[in-house]
Amino acid sequence: MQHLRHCQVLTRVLLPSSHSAQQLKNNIPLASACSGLLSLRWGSGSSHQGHNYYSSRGPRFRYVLTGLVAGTGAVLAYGLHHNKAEQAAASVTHTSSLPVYSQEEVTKHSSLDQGVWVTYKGSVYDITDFVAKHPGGDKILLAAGGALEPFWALYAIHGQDHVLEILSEYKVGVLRPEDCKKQEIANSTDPYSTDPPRHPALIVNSLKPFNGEPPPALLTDNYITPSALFFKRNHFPVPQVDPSKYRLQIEGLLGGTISLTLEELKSRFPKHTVTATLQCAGNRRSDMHKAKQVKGLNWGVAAISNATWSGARLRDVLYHYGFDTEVTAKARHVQFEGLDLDVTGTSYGASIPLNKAVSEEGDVLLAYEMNGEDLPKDHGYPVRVIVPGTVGARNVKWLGKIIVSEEESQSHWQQNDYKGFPPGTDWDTVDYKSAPAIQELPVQSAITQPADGSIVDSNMEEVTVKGYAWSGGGREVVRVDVSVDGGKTWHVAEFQNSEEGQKPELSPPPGQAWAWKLWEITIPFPEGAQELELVCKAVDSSYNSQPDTVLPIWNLRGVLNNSWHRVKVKVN
Ligand SMILES: Nc1nc2c(c(=O)[nH]1)N[C@H]1C(S)=C(S)[C@@H](COP(=O)(O)O)O[C@H]1N2
Ligand SMILES: [Mo]
Repeated sequence: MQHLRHCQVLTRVLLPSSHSAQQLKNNIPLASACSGLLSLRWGSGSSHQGHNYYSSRGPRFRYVLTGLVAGTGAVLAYGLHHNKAEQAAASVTHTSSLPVYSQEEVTKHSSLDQGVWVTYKGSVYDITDFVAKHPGGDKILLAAGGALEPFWALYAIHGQDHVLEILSEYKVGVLRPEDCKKQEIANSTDPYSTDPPRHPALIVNSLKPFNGEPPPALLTDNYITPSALFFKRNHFPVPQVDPSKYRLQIEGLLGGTISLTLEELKSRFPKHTVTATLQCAGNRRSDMHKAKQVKGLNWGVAAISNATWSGARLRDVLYHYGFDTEVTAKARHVQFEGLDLDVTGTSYGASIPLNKAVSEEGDVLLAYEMNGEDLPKDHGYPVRVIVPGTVGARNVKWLGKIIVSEEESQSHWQQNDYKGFPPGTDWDTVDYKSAPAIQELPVQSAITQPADGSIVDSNMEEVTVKGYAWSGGGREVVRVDVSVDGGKTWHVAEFQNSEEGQKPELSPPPGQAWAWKLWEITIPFPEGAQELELVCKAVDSSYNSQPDTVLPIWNLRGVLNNSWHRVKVKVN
């Protein structure tokens, strides 16, 4: 069984199968995927097919896999492959006894009938047998008859030694030198090479695609997070959008297809501004992971930020283009599609309930400005959806299409990911349909200062604690409780006053508290304390509060962690 799991991991990193794509969409770090500690099952049939694949491999392969399980064995196995993989890759430059094929010849082998050939670094591989055993099935055929590089480049985790080794077993020849040249030119574009530069202070969770959060101490320096420090969560390369060619399509139950230029969006509808906090469902995942392993980007407490957003109200646009009671009778959801694409050409997508989309109080924006400037590339230039009070995932960036529909978005991120499953559900038992898509988020708070593990001076006799608090669905945070003794005694924190030009909306209209509150409190040390366990919890306007521990809300994807945030500091 152990072996079986590893097999799935390895097959998944070889080619952009639906499963590998899925897995990557879900951001499982390759390191942990290959550590052998995880049970992996991302979709129907994968373990079954994984078994076929495994049983077809020889003893040496099994040895390598076993090596990956055992600690020291892993190093040994690595050494073994390393040479082999290097040979495989190096064979490009060596005169080989294998036949030389032209690109034309390779291209002929792009179906199961004709055989499935691919090229990688000048070598030709016949992977026909692999296709049938591949957990992801058909999608492997996207690379058929051509080069693997463009597919592997989309996720920077490919090209690892063990992947190359598996590939080398299928080698049948080498590519004509002149065709290699042509490929090199075509492949020289890294899909991430046009990603924008990022602020060096960001803590990078993943470089390609880019995912980063600001250091906690910087996060709460500003009520309005500077755009450069605003957390960034991308699933794919940042799409390059020419504003003059940009068109926003509106489809579905409104009837017909409406196509809007950026200028039309800006000039036809009143510009509306809201201050809204965005939080990723995976914020504070690292704390959940510490309690029990989960899969996903290892976010700290700063996958949350606050900005002012300006743009047209979605509601104004929909009503302008024919939204009426007749449509209301049928429609239930509004779907959004991004212009960013995965390897299969599928765009990022999500949907929100119709009520939220068209209600006057919902404040849903087709935003073209962030903090008073054009949206930065990372945040969805030229247009993104802002759904205040709703999980980050529904705030679709680089918006290409709006669909008014009876159905929810069928995207992976709406149907499988960004859902909360029970603590007892694991990857073998998860039924994606059993849980609703996350929309409004629960009440949240975290300590940003002092940092966990820091030392405070005993002469100070008191400690100043700072943090943020926010709740989903427009529920206002009404109180933040802070403890320095692990939750035995509590003190009420003060909400921070506005800085010049950064007015927090201290009393937003009921149900429209979209922005976080920053808080602060100075608390005396308990007598003789050597160590302090700082804890915070917030209460929102519906008197929802946060659970005290993480295990009862643990879930396999590590989303929705809003347990009391705990920070330990030493007194010296
Ligand atoms: N088109 C598109 N929209 C997207 C995403 C994406 O990868 N592509 N990521 C989503 C997720 S999961 C989050 S948390 C937010 C993050 O927005 P930010 O990068 O502006 O902080 O964008 C959402 N919208
Ligand atoms: Mo997210």
